[in-house]
Amino acid sequence: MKLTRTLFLLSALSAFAGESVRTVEMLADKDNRFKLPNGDTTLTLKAGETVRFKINSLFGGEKARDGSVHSFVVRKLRDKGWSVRLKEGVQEFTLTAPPPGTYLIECTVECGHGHDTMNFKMVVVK
Ligand SMILES: [Cu+2]
Repeated sequence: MKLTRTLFLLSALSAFAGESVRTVEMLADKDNRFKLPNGDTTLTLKAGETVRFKINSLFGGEKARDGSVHSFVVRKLRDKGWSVRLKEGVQEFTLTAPPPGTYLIECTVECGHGHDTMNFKMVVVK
């Protein structure tokens, strides 16, 4: 049992090492907008790819009771982990890109002026 588990972990690790995990850096800015470093207004992912998100969150005027200043939510993917509350500073998390389609990343925390339009288009390609 223990050996099986060790072997499983080893194969998982080597699979991880062989696969290049893309890091997507994003800013949840103090003007209550999501931004990509290169200024793109759409995040494009490949279906099924593993994506390491590295999000820097800045206080935009209001925060939730739990201290979150923003959140990173794709409503129709909530049950797949696409629902992360963001505290001030850099937060990293890993998600799997969903099937091809167009999605909307939304902030669900009342973060201040501009919150109602705090979203970002995500396109997933084959
Ligand atoms: Cu918000």
